[in-house]
Amino acid sequence: MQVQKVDNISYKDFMKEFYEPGIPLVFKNASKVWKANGLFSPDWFRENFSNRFIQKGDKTYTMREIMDLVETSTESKPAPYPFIFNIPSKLPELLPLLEPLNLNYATPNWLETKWFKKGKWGGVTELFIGGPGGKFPYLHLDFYHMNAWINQLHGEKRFTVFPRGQEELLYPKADDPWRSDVNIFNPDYEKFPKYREATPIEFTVGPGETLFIPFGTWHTAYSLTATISVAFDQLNRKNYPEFMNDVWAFNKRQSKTKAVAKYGYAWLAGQSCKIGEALGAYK
Ligand SMILES: O=C(O)CCC(=O)C(=O)O
Ligand SMILES: [Fe+2]
Repeated sequence: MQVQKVDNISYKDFMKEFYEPGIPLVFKNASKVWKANGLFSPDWFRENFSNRFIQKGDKTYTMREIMDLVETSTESKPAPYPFIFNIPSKLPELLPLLEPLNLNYATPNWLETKWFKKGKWGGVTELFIGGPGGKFPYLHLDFYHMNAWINQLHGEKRFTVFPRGQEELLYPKADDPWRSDVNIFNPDYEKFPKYREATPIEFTVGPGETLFIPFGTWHTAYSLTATISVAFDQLNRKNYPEFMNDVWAFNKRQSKTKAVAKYGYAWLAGQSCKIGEALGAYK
């Protein structure tokens, strides 16, 4: 299996051929509708937001420091990865450059409704910055079974995804089943013999391209150059049942009362979104 790259697919064909069956896809130019496309670069961020900062581990990094780090990063001495800015809270000025957020493909998206905006379900639009040799720390499934949309706006990243149904070969952690124990960049076959049978699919996503990762797809990423991307999540009728299972499972770890409250809210919000959709409110 390979991940296809497509140009100008219609919304209807995307839904039928990729979204519904849950097949990953790279859009060659879906993000051309964003002003951010062609604009975002290390220099642009240095010029406009050099003093914005984030916390990573126990350190604070400014945008200027981050851009310097990723531009001097090498495969043998990589900069930390990923640097992540929560866009609505740390860089709200970017939001108008990312419209329509759904690219006219990632719709319906219940995370854009008032019902789910308030919840803490993942689903925040994030800016990812990395440099050559930067590895996403683990092979994983996204929390809450969200569909992920990763928009590469500068530089190139290599992604690895696995066809659905290979869980058993990927050794999900017992206490964190959304993460794999296997270091796929240097697999220990003695410890994880079944991983030999897994069939990783590798491909590169370049500037202007958008990767759609359907929920339930194991994935990870490797930055090949200085990279800037914008990631957002999608929730709707298709992944809602799995989303609800996660809402229950995550919250029950903390307390049953909390799980009941969160599940109740998510159930009500889901029903409202279904009704909104039937009334044609979110298209
Ligand atoms: O580094 C990347 O672009 C992958 C990010 C990712 O998979 C995630 O944040 O869940
Ligand atoms: Fe992910």
